[in-house]
Amino acid sequence: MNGKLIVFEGVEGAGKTTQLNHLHQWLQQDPDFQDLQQQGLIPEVIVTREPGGTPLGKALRSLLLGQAEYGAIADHTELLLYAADRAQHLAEVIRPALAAGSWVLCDRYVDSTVAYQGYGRGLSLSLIETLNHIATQGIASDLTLWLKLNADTGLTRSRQRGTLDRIEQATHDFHRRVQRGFESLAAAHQHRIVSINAEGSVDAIAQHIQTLVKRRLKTWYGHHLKT
Ligand code: Z5A
Repeated sequence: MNGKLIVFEGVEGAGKTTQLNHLHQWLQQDPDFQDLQQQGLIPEVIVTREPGGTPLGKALRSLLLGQAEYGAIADHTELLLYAADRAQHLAEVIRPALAAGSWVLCDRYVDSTVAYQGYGRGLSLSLIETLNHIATQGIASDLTLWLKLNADTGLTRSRQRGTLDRIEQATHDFHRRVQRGFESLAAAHQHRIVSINAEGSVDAIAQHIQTLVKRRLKTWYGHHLKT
């Protein structure tokens, strides 16, 4: 694939959406990135998320995160719905964008399933790996920014924002297990997953991410850059 897939991960309220939007805006002003776009090497920057990055995915998202309209969702049902959302997202959005050379900035991806359904719900990690592989057809992120924030702090931030969705309402223990999942993933995939301290100010975190991405730009496209 010619394009790049950059994923934001972390517990609720870690600041993923905030930082993804900051990075998107910064790319539109960065001279190196602009230069690559003008050369036609990066046609577009796509901003998307899981669940809900396609029209079908939006319907799945409202089933997954909506209130208990259909009663409790069994753990394996939940896992399969996230896998279905991802398979559609890959086919309709991510794979075509990467094939065209575009960048995809994605709010959550496969590591969320490992952390939430694997560590959080206790489902089989090897089953999750198989489903992730089927859904992604082996497309891994080029860079995953794990916004590392204490799970309780993240939940407090989400609570201040208003009503909680179905998963946000899970127990604190569940969210701490999810956090342990992200910690294990980051330790196991140190090249792909970069840990970002998400306790600081929005601006300080954004600057840290820009420095990292700037460095990756040089690694990925160095011979095309003027500077
Ligand atoms: N899920 C799953 O279980 N399995 C899967 O495979 C996938 C997902 C793909 C997605 O919901 C849910 O699906 C999620 C996991 C599960 N669980 N839940 N709930 P979502 O996309 O709606 O929720 P989220 O990903 O957790 O997003 P969020 O709660 O909106 O968090 P965020 O994007 O990380 O944070 P934010 O929106 O940027 O910021 C949250 C608040 O904090 C907001 O008021 C900000 O202004 C504030 N904020 C942000 N940064 C800071 C800093 N640095 N300091 C202080 N305050 C800040």
